[in-house]
Amino acid sequence: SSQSLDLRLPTPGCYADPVRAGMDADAVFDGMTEHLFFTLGKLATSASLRDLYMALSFAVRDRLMSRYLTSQETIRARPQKTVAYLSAEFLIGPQLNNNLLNLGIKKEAEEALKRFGIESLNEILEVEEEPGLGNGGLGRLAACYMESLASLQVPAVGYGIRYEFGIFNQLIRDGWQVEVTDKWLKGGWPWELPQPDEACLVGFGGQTESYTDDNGNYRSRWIPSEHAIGVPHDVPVLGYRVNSCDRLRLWRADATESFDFYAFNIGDYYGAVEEKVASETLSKVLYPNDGTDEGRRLRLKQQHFFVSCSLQDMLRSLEKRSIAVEEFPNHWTVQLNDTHPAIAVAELMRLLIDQHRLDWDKAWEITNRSVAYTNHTLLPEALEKWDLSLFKNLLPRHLELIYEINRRFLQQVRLKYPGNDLILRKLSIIDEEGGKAIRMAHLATIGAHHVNGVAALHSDLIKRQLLPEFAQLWPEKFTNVTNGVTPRRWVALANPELSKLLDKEIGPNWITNMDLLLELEKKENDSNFLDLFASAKLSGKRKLAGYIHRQTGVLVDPSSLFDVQVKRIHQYKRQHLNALQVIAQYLRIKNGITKNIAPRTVIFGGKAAPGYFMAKLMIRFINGIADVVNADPDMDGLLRVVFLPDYNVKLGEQVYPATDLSEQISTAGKEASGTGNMKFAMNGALTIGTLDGANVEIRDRVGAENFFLFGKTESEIMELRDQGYSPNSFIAESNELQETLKLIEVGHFSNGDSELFRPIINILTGNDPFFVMADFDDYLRAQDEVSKAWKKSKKWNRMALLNTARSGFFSSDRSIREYCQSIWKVKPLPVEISCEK
Ligand code: T68
Repeated sequence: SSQSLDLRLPTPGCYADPVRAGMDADAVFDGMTEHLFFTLGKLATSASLRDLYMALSFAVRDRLMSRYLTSQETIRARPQKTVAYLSAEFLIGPQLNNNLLNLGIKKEAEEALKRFGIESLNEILEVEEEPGLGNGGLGRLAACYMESLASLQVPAVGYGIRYEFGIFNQLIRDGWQVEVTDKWLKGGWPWELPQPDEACLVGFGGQTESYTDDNGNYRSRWIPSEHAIGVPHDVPVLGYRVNSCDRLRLWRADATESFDFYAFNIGDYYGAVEEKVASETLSKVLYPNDGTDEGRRLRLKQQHFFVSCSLQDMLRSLEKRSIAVEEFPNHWTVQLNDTHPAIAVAELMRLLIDQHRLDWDKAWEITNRSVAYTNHTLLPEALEKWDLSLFKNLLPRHLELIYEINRRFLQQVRLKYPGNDLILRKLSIIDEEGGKAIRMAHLATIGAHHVNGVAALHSDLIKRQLLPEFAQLWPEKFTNVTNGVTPRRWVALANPELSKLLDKEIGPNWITNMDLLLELEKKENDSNFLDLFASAKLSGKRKLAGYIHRQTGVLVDPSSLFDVQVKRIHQYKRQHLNALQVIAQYLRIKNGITKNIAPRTVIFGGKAAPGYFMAKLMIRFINGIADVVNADPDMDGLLRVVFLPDYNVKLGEQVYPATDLSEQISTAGKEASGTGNMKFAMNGALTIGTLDGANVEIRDRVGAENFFLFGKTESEIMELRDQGYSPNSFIAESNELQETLKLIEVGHFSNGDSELFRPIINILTGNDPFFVMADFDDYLRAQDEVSKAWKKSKKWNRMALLNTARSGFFSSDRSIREYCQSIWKVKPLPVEISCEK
């Protein structure tokens, strides 16, 4: 029905579309002209590129409004369960191109732009600044999932925070990372719709009081000492060529007016303004994932702020439709994207008990039936804990509720393990070791009906290592949903050359059914096709080479092997292992051992958390190596090293299609899944990687012969650690490793400064927590395999093709279908746009 609608036709008389926005080039041109004139106050003759970007964006936004409003109206009229995806981060990337693609009016927009003298849509897309409302993989996953939900026509709302400043912009100065404030909202952002009438009030601090209610029941009430107002800013999330348009609802914190009025009366105008400024800092800035203890209190405030607004919003939606609060689990399924929104367990209990007057058991049943939790990390330092005194000071009523949740839960544990105090201490929400703290992963696990990891290996390790006692208690609660990425952004938009080839070869349906890519297997020995596949890659590499030259001044050869590691900089991701390998190759070339060398361009990109010293030093280290390598004529035609500044979604779109070799080299057991690994494979890059996260499943699917495996397995790493790992025993056995370390120590990559990279040497030769030394030799061996394979270009191209052909499993459409079936129990709700004649 809705599938058969030709969405590119004008939609006259459609519901809620008073401007009857047509989809042809004339209509897009007229829309742009009107927005230039009326919205932007500009004449077409004096419009800048940015003006044209804004005008086109508004014109496109107009054209998805009918779908957006009809989608909301459909769920109102035909109530069914809706997904509430709660995430502190949504790294959505640029919006214009994605909306043009999903609406199906890219050609029409290009035609309209020509009439403004713009020859290429890219000129306009270049202008768009992306909202950096996330740190990395976790935030980007949330964005891919929202896009797949809409494309699968599943009713969903993504709830999060509208940070005024997102992730910082990264500059490289003298090889060091410099952070610059991300002012993504300057000049206005055309994709959001503020809804001040739907604002919510959130309390903080103060104390609780006990009292007896009218029925003689003992109750508690919270009297907060401050409040903030959450104003929703909605971003439409349009599905691919369907009418379904979901939304992101991002909350901005405003000051409450009552304080202002009071201050005006007593004459303390400036005091009132200060109070306002203080409460508006709540949604001011996104916090980095590896920060120190900086801003911890504000971070907890942010979490409670957006979670409370979101839950109030869900409850209000029931009230508006006269649905009883007891029905909550039939209308909302609440997914916690890591523990950042885990306070939802306590907040939903509070809203149900204190405001909706439900008794404990009913409230708990509703909470538990509604909430599910996704874990994204096993790293102990990344598991969220809140200092008890901080928590009590900010959320006293929630602490009471958590104590009661814990008390009842521990009763259950006592029944199952009578007399076992050790297990009680292990399972308790309250960590009693050292200063008391709330373990958010425990709160989430107890409150949720399902707990999932993000790749098969990771989900298994959750059960075996992270929460074994919980997994024993509730085996059926624990499950896996391997991550996925949206093929719309990561293939169709990012890689137009490959997309054209796929369309021609297998038809356009791969975009929504990635399993169709398997048909490409037939072409594995077709030299003609392999050449076409390789030339699509070459075109991506040429574009990236141009970008690299403009940004860094380094000239790279598009015919060399593009060897890429882009991701946040972290010791467990081991960018330093890659850097050491580059030095080893440099030494071989210097020593004239070039027989087994393939010409390579080694590209790094990624941000380091501002407070993470070792990560920042790793960036400096890579740039030190790049300076020496790129200045040495002996390296010409053989080796180039590039650090791409300011890696973000937009740059990722240039990088994935241009990559031959994908570096996925984390210590086994440390990377929960990875999602960049999937984007590379879809775009026909081969992976060099460890058996970590989703690498395991990528290798299983693309075939071991099309994947460069190296390194210790997770169990071998554990064994090494238990035996008392000593990196020096590995160093002693490897001459190349000794020479590599020596060259760093003498200051060869730091202009003779033998101190600069000392901390890196010390950590690698000290306790080497991420087993870099243990994996070095095997990594070098695998890199030699890569060089050998690169020299047989037809074989390489076949391996690359098979990676694309067999990557369909890693579409986020598959992941979302799994969540819908096994965790959320939600069905699609097709949206019909009925046009009057
Ligand atoms: C990532 N986690 C995992 N965390 O590291 C990655 N953390 O393996 C996985 O593929 C991805 O999640 C999606 O599942 C993160 O990106 C954060 O960014 C983060 C942010 C704030 C606090 C802690």
